[in-house]
Amino acid sequence: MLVEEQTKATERIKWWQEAKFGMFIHWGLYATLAKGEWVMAASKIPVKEYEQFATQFNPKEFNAKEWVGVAKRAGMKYIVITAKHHDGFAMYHSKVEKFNIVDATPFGRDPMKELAEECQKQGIKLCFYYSHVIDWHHPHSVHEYYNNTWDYNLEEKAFYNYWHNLAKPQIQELLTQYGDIGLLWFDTAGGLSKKDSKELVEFVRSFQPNCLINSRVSHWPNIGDYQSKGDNEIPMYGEDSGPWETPMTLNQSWGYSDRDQVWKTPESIIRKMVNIVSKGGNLLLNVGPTAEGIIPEKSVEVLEQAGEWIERNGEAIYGTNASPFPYELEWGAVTIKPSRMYLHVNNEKWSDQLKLFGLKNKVVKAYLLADSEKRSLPITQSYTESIDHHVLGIDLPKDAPDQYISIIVLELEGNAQVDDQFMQQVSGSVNLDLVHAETAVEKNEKTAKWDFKITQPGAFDVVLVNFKKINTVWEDHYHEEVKVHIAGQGLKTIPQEDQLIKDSPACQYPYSEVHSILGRVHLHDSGNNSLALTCNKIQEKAFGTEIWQAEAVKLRSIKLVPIDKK
Ligand code: H79
Repeated sequence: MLVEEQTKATERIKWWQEAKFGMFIHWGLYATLAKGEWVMAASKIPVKEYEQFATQFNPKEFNAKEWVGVAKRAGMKYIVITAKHHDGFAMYHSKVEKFNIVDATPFGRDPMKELAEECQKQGIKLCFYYSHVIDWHHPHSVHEYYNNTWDYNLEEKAFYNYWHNLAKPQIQELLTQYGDIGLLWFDTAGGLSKKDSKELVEFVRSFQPNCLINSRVSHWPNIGDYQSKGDNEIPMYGEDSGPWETPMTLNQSWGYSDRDQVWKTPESIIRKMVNIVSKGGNLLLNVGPTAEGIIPEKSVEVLEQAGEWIERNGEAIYGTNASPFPYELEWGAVTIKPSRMYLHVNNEKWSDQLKLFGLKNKVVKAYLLADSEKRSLPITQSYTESIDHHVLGIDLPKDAPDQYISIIVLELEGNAQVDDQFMQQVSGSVNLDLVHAETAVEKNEKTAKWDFKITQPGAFDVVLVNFKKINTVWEDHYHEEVKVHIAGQGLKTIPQEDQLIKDSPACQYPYSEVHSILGRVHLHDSGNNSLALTCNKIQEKAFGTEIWQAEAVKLRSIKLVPIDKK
């Protein structure tokens, strides 16, 4: 990219990177069936029959002011709503296709127009989701996999008929009828050519140069402004250096489903958001309103409760930068601002003293974000030159001051500077993530290597951590020996499924975390160490795989767990 273009790109995404939290809204004709947004394809409903649902679609309860109010109370800064999903039904007044909410329903209002006005009033950015490749209503849309094969013959399709006569004109309408649009959220670009996706980006920019575009505009590589992670996927530290966003469901569906009552709690929303923000990402959290135009009560309840926490702790969320530590911390997460560090401590890890390794700055003052008087907490800072090791200790009051996660503010001398080596954590564990390894392939052997620092020597169990898709048979994936070399000691074993962690915060449905204990090693000295792992499951550097396309078993990391502290 040219320097000038790069500067423009950095400028236009600034608001979004500061925003951190957005509302996704999946709302369409499918709401009338209350079985999610894929119902047309799942039940192979013929176009003529599906069109009939429009004659009964009358979301009289729709109230733009209320919806925008829910987003505001949740602490969300932008709204991305489905202007058209895969069913091809436009949720706005389209002049190029009658299959839209104004022309085809008794409702006759344009909810996008009402939302645009309300968002303007309440100071929140309106953004549109547009299914640019999949369209089950149009006879000529062509996707790599997901086509309407129950009405149309794939061989008779002429893609550019769809592309030039429907997709592009509708995108133009969305960019010209509703004022400034924060971003366009494209999805499922499978099969779209590089040339067509590039032209689409130019096309969007020609109407609104500042409108952001997500990465799903093209199949690969990312030619958008930011990386959309897989649905519900939270990446590991350092997987993505550029701007990124996790689209997430509040239950297990996007479009309204009357069967789905598996709701995330406010606590889990807060934790996931903090985790995402500490890794430099945004959270786009979904609601699926009903055919009457109501955001399900349970969604509103969870969002409002989460919003109360965010309102109290917004200083440590909005406009912050990612944690400078290249690994996850055991007690929570970190965000930073100039001369400031925020420690997001999970309440169950709250204790008399919190320890942080590797912060090089002098801490001028530490206090609780919840304390309006900003009273100083007692701190100690020490440095061990022989192993170049910084330790900060903060004495904490007996009770955690907030719900779920309580935040400590550190005022620093200068901007945060940390030791970016991997090191043993306060508990004595060492976590080595695959994304940070030096990997090599030689003579059909794949090897990953890490350097790290030991501060508390001793005996350790070596544990291999994998994410495993539900219903996957472990033995189908590990039948070769895995080798580990560390401090002159070697281990060689076929990993077993020793421990299955179903509700691991590190991964989401459809994955669970599996631990395999490979053996025991002894580390006698403090200081620098290295570990080499040989295993056929070692992957090239992370590549933006969508979660449903990823392999059944993913090797994520290797851990050293001190045996006396387990
Ligand atoms: O809009 C939401 C989904 O409808 C959309 N992306 C999010 C944001 C999406 N479109 N395609 N896909 C996701 C991937 C396809 C997933 C599938 Fe399935 C798995 C198709 C068939 C199996 C899930 C289960 C969807 C239908 C059945």
